[in-house]
Amino acid sequence: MAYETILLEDHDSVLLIRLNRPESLNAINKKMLSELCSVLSSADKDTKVRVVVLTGTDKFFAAGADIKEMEKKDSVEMFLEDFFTEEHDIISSFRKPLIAAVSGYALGGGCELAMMCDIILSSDTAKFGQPEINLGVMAGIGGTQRLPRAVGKSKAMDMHLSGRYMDAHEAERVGLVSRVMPEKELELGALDLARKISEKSLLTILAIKEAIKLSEQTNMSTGILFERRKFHSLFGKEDQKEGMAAFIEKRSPKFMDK
Ligand code: DAK
Repeated sequence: MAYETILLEDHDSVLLIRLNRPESLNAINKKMLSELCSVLSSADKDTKVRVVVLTGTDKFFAAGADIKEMEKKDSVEMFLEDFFTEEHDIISSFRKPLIAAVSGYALGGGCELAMMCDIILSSDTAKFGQPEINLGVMAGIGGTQRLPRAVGKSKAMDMHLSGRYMDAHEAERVGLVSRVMPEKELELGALDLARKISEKSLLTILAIKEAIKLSEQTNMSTGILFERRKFHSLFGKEDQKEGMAAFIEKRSPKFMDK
């Protein structure tokens, strides 16, 4: 199926989604979010897809929500349309690993979209920012909640209140991104990581993602209990037997997602 605002690339067990509105530096409009959500909803059910990579171009991941689409809206319209709520929930409840490969601008909603992903890989030219304050508004799709959890309160306040950008190296130093790569190597690096993850047991992948996501919502003892129960439950799966047998027999495991 052809989409208007995104491009899809099938890399066997890895699906690459490329944001594709170059005329506006990939500004995120309703159409883009709805297409993205429709693809993610299908990918969650598609047994062939194990990991998704979300990317843009070398120069821009996404320069924010589409200002031209929002400019004329009033607060009643925003509230009644419940702008972006459903889309936020679909993206943030995607069950399989979602890797953002960010190069160039990731601003406003673009930075928030990257932070909704599980891992952010960054090129050395990436710039992260929440500059909504310059438009007389504030972040609205998770930026005031996810950024402080990722980089701490002081840096999050600094970025949201001044609108300044954070470069890739600062982002790696403070833990917003997991790795920085040269611009030309980012996409291959992201696909390589996605492929490595996709070779593991899907049952384990999903359990790990669920447990780490819960850590953002719950207290330590509840999280640790959840983790332990998940760990116990994996011993009822064939993939645990296979993984441990393969280690002892000095061979690579063949996981069957069973
Ligand atoms: N929206 C619409 N168009 C954009 C855009 C954006 N966010 N960013 C860039 N463009 C367009 C420009 O208007 C320009 O279009 P033309 O003039 O050629 O028609 C084209 O992309 C190229 O941009 P520039 O000429 O500005 O390119 P430069 O290289 O000079 O500058 C820049 C690049 C990224 C520094 C600059 O474009 C820029 O500052 N862009 C805006 C960045 C920004 O403020 N982002 C935050 C947007 S507000 C909500 C939840 C979330 C949100 C809203 C609501 N709800 C729950 C209700 C999120 C809000 C945001 O993200």
